[in-house]
Amino acid sequence: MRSLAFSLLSLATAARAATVTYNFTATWVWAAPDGVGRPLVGINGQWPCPTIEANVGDTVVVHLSNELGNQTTGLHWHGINQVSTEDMDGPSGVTQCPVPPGSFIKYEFVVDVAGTYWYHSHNMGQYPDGLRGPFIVHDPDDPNKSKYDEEVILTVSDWYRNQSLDLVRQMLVPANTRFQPPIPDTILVNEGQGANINFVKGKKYRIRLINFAALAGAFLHFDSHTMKVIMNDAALIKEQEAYQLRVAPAQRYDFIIEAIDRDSGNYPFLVSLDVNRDFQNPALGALRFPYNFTGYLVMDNTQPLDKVDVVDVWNPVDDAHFQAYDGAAPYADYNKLIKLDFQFCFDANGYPRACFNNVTYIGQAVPTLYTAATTGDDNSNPLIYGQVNPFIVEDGDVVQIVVNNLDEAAHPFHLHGHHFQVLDRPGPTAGSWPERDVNYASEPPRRDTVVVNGQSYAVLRFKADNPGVFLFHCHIEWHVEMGLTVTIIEAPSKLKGLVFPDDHLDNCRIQKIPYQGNAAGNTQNYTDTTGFVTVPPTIYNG
Ligand SMILES: *[C@@H]1O[C@H](CO)[C@@H](O)[C@H](O)[C@H]1NC(C)=O
Ligand SMILES: *[C@@H]1O[C@H](CO)[C@@H](O)[C@H](O)[C@H]1NC(C)=O
Ligand SMILES: *[C@@H]1O[C@H](CO)[C@@H](O)[C@H](O)[C@H]1NC(C)=O
Ligand SMILES: *[C@@H]1O[C@H](CO)[C@@H](O)[C@H](O)[C@H]1NC(C)=O
Ligand SMILES: *[C@@H]1O[C@H](CO)[C@@H](O)[C@H](O)[C@H]1NC(C)=O
Ligand SMILES: *[C@@H]1O[C@H](CO)[C@@H](O)[C@H](O)[C@H]1NC(C)=O
Ligand SMILES: *[C@@H]1O[C@H](CO)[C@@H](O)[C@H](O)[C@H]1NC(C)=O
Ligand SMILES: [Cu+2]
Repeated sequence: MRSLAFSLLSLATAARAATVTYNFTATWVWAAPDGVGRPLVGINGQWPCPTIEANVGDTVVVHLSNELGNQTTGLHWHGINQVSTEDMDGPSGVTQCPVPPGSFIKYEFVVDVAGTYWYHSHNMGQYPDGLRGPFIVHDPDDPNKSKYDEEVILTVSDWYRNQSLDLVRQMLVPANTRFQPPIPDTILVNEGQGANINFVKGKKYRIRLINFAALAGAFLHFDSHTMKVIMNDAALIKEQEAYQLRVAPAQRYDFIIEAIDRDSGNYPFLVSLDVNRDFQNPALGALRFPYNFTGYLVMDNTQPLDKVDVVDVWNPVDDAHFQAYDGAAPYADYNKLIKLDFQFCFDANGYPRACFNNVTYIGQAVPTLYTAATTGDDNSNPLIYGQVNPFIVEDGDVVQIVVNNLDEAAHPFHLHGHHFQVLDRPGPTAGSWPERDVNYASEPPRRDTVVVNGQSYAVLRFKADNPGVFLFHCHIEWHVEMGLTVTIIEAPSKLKGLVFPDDHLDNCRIQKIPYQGNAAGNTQNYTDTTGFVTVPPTIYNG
């Protein structure tokens, strides 16, 4: 009976699966999301960028043309694990060459898990210039469907009036000895500064909350309404009530709120940008919430929108204590430990950088996936990839990543290609991992981005069942540009000889970027490191 039910189910799913195609042309557009005009990267002449929507099981095709004229581009599908389509993940220098002006690239992949995602440029610090949008994968058989009537997307972000390239160039100078990132100019909600939600008394709403920020986390609170959280980062959790949420850059929460039916008042909600180094650590001084936004749940638009939502102390729910909906235990018997000590550092020219284990990520000539595919058995030798902080994991390994955050600030770390389990994530100043596997969550939440508190650590696990080359990095965009990235070379034995689409390789050919051999494009002697980039360029060009 059981197997019959399963095969009927998969037949039904297969019958529904469709191909959803989007044609995107990236151009500069002029817009004023906070009232101050500036050039932004938009799509098809519009900004905000469109929402991608599909049903689970569908194939999504995006034709991306670069008409920016003066910058390369590319897109990453944040949270989509790219099972069997590792070459569609999108980061430049990792799974593809950047798309030069006048060229295009086709992305094609199956959306295998329903939930709330987003897409963004993963090229030269470009998404804070606007190239980002929501990506929703619907599930017609959503187990929570009876719990809500309507869906609403709510995006939050910090916002800069200067262009990213200028901000990064100003940050990466020897005088920046305190590793200061650019500080935002304001806050955006739904890419603007008006985001009221029309509510009907008694109805239930599923809110899909996404943080698009380059730097700041955001707090959220609704007056008189509690949030019932059902998903984190597109992974189902056991329903969890929350009065306040903190959503870090790149994270998502799906939650349900019910419009109260005792009256038809308009209820405010507060979004507060968090530029604290670590809001939980009082030793770091006064809490800083420089930009607030008040929106309304509008039940009666003849009534005034004048109430304010006052929050005295931000004390958000602890997402490390969420529980996976299926109650799955931690993967047992990990056989690969990747221990990463993060601290800021300086390069040989005295430029501020960010380091894992005292090594900063430096992009190489050949995209790392292309090296893995074209170097035969040598592809399991980390030496051939250059200073991209390569870690080899074999097919089927159970991998434990430990991040020791030696910095005082909290940082959100993101893994491509997997939803990891969060086994432990203590509060600030807990110090480094005690090197013992104790006190772990018994039903750990799975997600793709986790906040690691200041002077503290996190323990994450995943199973290496998705061959590819996947980044693990801080999702503060400015820290990516400082080199806070490692590269996981997953199942190299299955990457040997992979063939890539011509339109992807054409983008390398046009720019004379090598796409075979070791990090420097040596196709004769893979262990010859001549030509590897060992010091970051002093002039930042993305
Ligand atoms: C996308 O563009 C191609 C050719 O440029 C065209 O054939 C196709 O109909 C377009 N698809 C959509 C969904 O606009
Ligand atoms: C690229 O073009 C945009 C739009 O014209 C302009 O605002 C920006 O300064 C240019 N960037 C560079 C690096 O030339
Ligand atoms: C940001 O823009 C302002 C106004 O145009 C300019 O004065 C300032 O130098 C810019 N900052 C950077 C880092 O380019
Ligand atoms: C923003 O809201 C928070 C919480 O209510 C408050 O502590 C902070 O002072 C506010 N910031 C500003 C600039 O009003
Ligand atoms: C949503 O569905 C999951 C999986 O069936 C379940 O564990 C969770 O409790 C549901 N949440 C709500 C609010 O019903
Ligand atoms: C990193 O460098 C610091 C200071 O130079 C040193 O104390 C530490 O042992 C180094 N860590 C590793 C993992 O090499
Ligand atoms: C490959 O390069 C390495 C490093 O330069 C060198 O030691 C080795 O002899 C070379 N192998 C061959 C076959 O030339
Ligand atoms: Cu960071």
